[in-house]
Amino acid sequence: MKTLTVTALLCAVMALTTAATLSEVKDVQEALEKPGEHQVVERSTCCPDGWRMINGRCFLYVKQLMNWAQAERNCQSMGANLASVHQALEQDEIQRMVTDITNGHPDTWIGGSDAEMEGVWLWSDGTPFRFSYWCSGEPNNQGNEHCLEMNFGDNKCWNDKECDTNRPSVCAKNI
Ligand SMILES: [Ca+2]
Ligand SMILES: [Ca+2]
Repeated sequence: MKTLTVTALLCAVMALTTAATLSEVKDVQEALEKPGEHQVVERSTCCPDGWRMINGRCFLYVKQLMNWAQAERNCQSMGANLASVHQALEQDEIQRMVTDITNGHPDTWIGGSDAEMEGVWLWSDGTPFRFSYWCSGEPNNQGNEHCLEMNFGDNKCWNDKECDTNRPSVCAKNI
């Protein structure tokens, strides 16, 4: 918690760079220079403008409609991948971000795909596919579906979908 608090302070100060007083800058410098307990902070910076920090990574909602491959390439152009999701907290927070921005629950691409081998789901960022939030009866590969959309159906859960469908998307990258 201490690390999170210091990170939040650091981000707040950086966001107010033009308004920050010298003493505020000095406080942050002192925090960074303390050995040991602030090691994580020393490696951290803030998420870029428009990106939201969730569980230590930066996420971006992309409203432009693209098929899954285009969406992944678009994320890559920003040093990111389509979002991988590893726990319920991340699922909830990504969903909240999309709703905050859209005032709705649009079907949205994230980084799961079973295009390499049917039924073997992988994340495009290379992380292990362990957590899932499939809707009941999904993934069903109905009509050749190899890409993962979130916010599907009444329960706003995950569905496998044809990859050439145009959707908004969520990118994610490490700090
Ligand atoms: Ca499939
Ligand atoms: Ca499906």
